[in-house]
Amino acid sequence: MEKILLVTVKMESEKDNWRIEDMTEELEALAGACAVVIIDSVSCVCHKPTAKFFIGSGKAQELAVLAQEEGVDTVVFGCDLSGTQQRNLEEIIGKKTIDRTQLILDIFARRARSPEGKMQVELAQMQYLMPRLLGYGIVMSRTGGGIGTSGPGEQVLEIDRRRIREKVDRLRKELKDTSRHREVMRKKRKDNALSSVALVGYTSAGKSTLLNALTDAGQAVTGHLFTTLDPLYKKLQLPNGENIVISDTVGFLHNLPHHLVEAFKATLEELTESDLLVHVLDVSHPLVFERNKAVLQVLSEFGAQDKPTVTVLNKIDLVEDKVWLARVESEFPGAVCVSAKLKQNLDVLLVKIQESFTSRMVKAEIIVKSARMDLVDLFYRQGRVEDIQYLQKGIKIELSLPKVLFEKLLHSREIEEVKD
Ligand SMILES: Nc1nc2c(ncn2[C@@H]2O[C@H](COP(=O)(O)OP(=O)(O)OP(=O)(O)O)[C@@H](O)[C@H]2O)c(=O)[nH]1
Ligand SMILES: [Mg+2]
Repeated sequence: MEKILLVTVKMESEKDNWRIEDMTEELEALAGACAVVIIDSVSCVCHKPTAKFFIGSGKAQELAVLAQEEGVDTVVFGCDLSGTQQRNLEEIIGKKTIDRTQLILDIFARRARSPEGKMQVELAQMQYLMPRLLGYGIVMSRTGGGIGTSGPGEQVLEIDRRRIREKVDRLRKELKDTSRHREVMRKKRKDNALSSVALVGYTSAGKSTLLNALTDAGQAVTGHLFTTLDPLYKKLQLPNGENIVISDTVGFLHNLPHHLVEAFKATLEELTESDLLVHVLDVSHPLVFERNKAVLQVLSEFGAQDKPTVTVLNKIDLVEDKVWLARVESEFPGAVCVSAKLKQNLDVLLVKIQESFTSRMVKAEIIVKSARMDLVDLFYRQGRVEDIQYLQKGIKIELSLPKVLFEKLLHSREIEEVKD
């Protein structure tokens, strides 16, 4: 396995609440998601980034000595390096050097399963590499792509710039076609008038665990970051009998690489078009407020920051400090505390989701033609049937239905409303 040295860098000018320990912890978790051995993890605080090495040249020298002494294969910087900085560091250290973005891209390459996910990651990798190829002549012969062994990254290195450009264009086109296909599927769901809920949140907040607890999704869950990449849609029945669609997808991260956000735009945009967001927060994590901010930041990149949202404070089973819990709760009024793992309080969450939708349901008494058993079937699936009578003039039904569906059927005259 590849032996790596992690270097966390914090700039004094960065005025946020992320302490260097938090950044180190996250970098270690990211590296932990790859098949590597972390030999050592060091950190440094710098005044401001330098053009040559990002860090000061003295520090770069020190790292070179450390990397040699420890016999590591790769040095991973927890910041974003320019192509020049990366090359200079590689030269002085004498080891493969990668930055945070490349590390994240590698994890994504490892995790991508669906053809679309793979294309999205590949596109992001190509776009990341393209400006970096400029210094490398026609063929990139530099050792290895990212970290470990997987992903389309390695292939990239054998392809010259022109071919990369062609590939980027092709990937873009293919992704566009896929997204058109998804558009059709989305429209189909809309026509079915099923309300939709999207789980969003920081990576490892417990989105997939929650989906599994609510449905029989069988989504993979691990302690690693970015376990889920491909979106998954599942049907879920609310306590009032209404069926909705709930989806799970890629988690967010503080300073998510821009290329990645771009590449995953189609997927993320689709999520944010759902009727309701369920924002899952890991309340047991000391950085819950900062992570909340990071998620809102990504959401705002899609104009989804003001969508109706139910906030879920997950992993309450891990919180022993009641004062802390009270503090978080007071910052998120109306949030629901749950433990997805222990399936605690999920009924309260479902009611909360239902309440957000109730305003979207209508109660009515209607008549449909006797032959339209398909509609009756639809009402049972998507609404709540209170009373049904088979009469000569048709089927009379007292029910609650999603407003959108009700209006659509009234408009197409497939149903007739009975007014007293
Ligand atoms: N103790 C406890 N652990 C939980 C809870 N919910 C999730 N976890 C754990 O948190 C880790 C991450 O859970 P996931 O469901 O994979 O998180 P995710 O948000 O889907 O993560 P990504 O797919 O990586 O974005 C796993 O080890 C889960 O077992 C909970 O309520 N309590
Ligand atoms: Mg997941």
